[in-house]
Amino acid sequence: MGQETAASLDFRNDLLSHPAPGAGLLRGLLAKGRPLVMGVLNVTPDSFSDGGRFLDPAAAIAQAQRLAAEGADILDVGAESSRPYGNAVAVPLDEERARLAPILPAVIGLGLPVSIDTMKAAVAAWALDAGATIVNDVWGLQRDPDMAHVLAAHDAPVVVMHNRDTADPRIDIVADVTAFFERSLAIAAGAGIARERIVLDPGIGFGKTPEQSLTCIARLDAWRGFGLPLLVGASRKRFIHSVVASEPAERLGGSLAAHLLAVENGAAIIRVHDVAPTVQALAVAAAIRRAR
Ligand code: HH2
Repeated sequence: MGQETAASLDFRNDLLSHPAPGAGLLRGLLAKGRPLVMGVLNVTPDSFSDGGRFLDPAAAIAQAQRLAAEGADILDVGAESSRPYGNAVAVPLDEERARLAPILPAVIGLGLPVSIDTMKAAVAAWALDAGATIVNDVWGLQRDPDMAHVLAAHDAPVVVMHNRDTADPRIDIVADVTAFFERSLAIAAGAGIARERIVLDPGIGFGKTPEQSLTCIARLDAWRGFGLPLLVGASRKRFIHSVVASEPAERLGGSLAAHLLAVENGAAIIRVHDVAPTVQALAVAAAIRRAR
């Protein structure tokens, strides 16, 4: 875990020579045969746990280097806080691109697949043209009507995340997420996006009560039937505070527990801020499993 093998380096070199490898990229990553770690880089002033820390381009590039050195398999770069906990400040297109432009080439140059965390089709298209290879859409193709077409045109893999404008404690969250995924998959099919390019994510903390976020991790296997890789992003999220009162920076223990159980329940990719401790936790969990 986290250690480079000749095979994985060859694989990354191969990725570099194929900037838009579509389904092959995802298949190649998943073929590593272990859960993948997606490291989070927020180039934002207002992200819920690290807003402002990496807005400066030099700090952002240094953080990307750190995430890569710590063993991230994918770098997820976002320049607009998706604000799982409200107070959304919409970032204009030009501003989002202006935050990304000084850092994206250097981040892509690290040689890991780069995913662009954006709700805007225009930002996704621009980042894919610049060499990003995956799009992470926290509205699962259901917010920007051009997103599915951009993905189809670029042959890029996409993370389809469940979201809701507001949480409703009365709903069956598993059924709601399932219906959302079905809508997203229909949109994807209509645009000509191959199913093998899609990753599903229940969107921990997005339009959910803390209890519903816990349910989504506990019941992750409910979505295995789609036959698609599942991603979970529980890192530092507020549902951890609902179990043990804590500030975002104090939620590493809860994040590790959530991600280990998510992997146990079928997650193929986990999205984290703290790559090194996560890589270590996954490696130890895998060693214990092998010792059975
Ligand atoms: N969570 C956040 C942002 N993007 N993307 C996916 N696919 N899944 C997630 O769970 C997810 C996501 C929120 O975390 P962060 O990026 O740290 O915060 P912010 O959106 O405030 O920048």
